[in-house]
Amino acid sequence: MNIENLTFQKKIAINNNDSLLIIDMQYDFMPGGALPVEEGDQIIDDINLVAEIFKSSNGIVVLTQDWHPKNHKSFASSYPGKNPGDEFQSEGIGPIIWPDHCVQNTYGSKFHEDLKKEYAHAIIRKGYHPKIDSYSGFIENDKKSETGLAGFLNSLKIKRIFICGLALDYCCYFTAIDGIDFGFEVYFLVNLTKGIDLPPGNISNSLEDMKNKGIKFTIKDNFV
Ligand code: VGL
Ligand code: ZN
Repeated sequence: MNIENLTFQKKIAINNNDSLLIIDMQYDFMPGGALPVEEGDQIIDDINLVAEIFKSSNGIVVLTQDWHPKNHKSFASSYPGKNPGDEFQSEGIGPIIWPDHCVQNTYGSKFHEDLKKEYAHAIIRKGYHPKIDSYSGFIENDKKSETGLAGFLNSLKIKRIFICGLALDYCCYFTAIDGIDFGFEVYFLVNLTKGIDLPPGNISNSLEDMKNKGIKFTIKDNFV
């Protein structure tokens, strides 16, 4: 499944029941960072433009921040003989283990300076339990520990969520899938995200899963 094969929703008008979720726009996911996503910095200006549309249309903007303690169990460095990118599965961790990244209070855990953080109503941190990873902005990988995002959005009567940021096939994908399970109408902003594609083919599989789950796709140019 390629981005070219998707159909995009058109003429989307934002209102106060809509939320823009900007996922993990932190230095460690930018080129030169610890877990770099290719061209991850090239979506910042357009994300800012869309955040501006949400702000001026009374939508709610939320940032997520990957926020791991040192020696987190999602880091390959926690396992002798393992390397970043290795496949690894245990409760709350996997299917891949990663280089050390987004360690709390380090430079790499900060939001990129060009991201207009002032538009955000809330920042949701995830991945802070030492033994559990969290790709989704809603619930950690144990599928039990909620971040509070669903409650926040529900209390503001949000119905539609629009997902952008990094990385397409990890944190954006899992946030989108869980968004459906938590009862939201989910839109995936395909030109405001970039993927890791590990293992190879993962981006394509993620797009296919999202389509099958009933997630809608659109691009930044389709807001009115
Ligand atoms: C992410 C891997 C590990 C992401 C976070 O933001 O997509 N990926 N931690
Ligand atoms: Zn992480």
